[in-house]
Amino acid sequence: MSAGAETIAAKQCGACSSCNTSELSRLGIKVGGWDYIVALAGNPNTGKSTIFNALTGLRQHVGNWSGKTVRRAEGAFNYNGKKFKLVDLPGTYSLLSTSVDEEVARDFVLFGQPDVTVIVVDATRLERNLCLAMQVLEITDRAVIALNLIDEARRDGLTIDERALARELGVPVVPMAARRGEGITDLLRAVENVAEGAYPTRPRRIKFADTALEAAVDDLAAQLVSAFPDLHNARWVALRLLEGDASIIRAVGEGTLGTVKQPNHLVNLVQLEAR
Ligand SMILES: Nc1nc2c(ncn2[C@@H]2O[C@H](COP(=O)(O)OP(=O)(O)OP(=O)(O)O)[C@@H](O)[C@H]2O)c(=O)[nH]1
Ligand SMILES: [Mg+2]
Repeated sequence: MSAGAETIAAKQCGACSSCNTSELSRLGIKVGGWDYIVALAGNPNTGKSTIFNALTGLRQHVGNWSGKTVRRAEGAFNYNGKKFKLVDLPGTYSLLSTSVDEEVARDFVLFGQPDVTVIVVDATRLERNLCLAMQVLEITDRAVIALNLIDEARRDGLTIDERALARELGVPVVPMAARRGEGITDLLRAVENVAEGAYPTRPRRIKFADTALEAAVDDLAAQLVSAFPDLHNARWVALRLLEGDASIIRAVGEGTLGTVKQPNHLVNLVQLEAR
């Protein structure tokens, strides 16, 4: 069942100085003792599991219909001497979602404390995909946009200015065609840079014009932190409470706010057949 450590040389274009001779080692399900946790989030069917498989050497099921991944799956890889635990999440359109698999994704992004969140977006449906991306950028400073399915976008005659997008969003944007391995090395480099703080991200955030709302959010966030001292993203939770988000209200009432359910390892072992 173990994937074993498979080592592949990272692809080099040879034409730019930023290419290095680093190697990726796929570690399969050997996730213990990581340096960084990386989450793969994004809308359904954007290629998250395809990227997960390319980096870990595992075989998380990929399928051409939405909602394929219903639980989170974990694997690992080594890059540049650092060990990364990689978490593949179910697709979700919003962090405000309430379906069970969408809650799995939301809870991990919010409370799993990933060191880097890779937001996988469909380059052919950028506007729709940026909705979730903007929500994730509200709650974390450390994110990378994987601009996947760039091959499909090219075929549709779409050109995306990824540098302008990175400037606007304040995080690295990596064009990818994950199914054929294109962009994997650039993604690894971006993830490493963000994890280590070498790429100073400045995520685009929505500013409140209403000072009364700002004060209410601050007040509620302070109360949340005193009730749940380990809580990250207290401002986001406060906003959801003010909106009347039923699942967040329930979690506060039950005292389970900020906890992330452990994955079902049995399911993982069945799904993650080693290559
Ligand atoms: N053309 C093209 N197809 C891709 C690319 N990446 C993934 N796919 C295909 O897109 C489909 C969905 O891929 P998955 O990796 O299952 O997507 P996912 O985001 O994990 O999907 P959910 O788990 O349902 O959210 C599969 O048929 C993949 O082969 C890509 O870069 N280009
Ligand atoms: Mg998937």
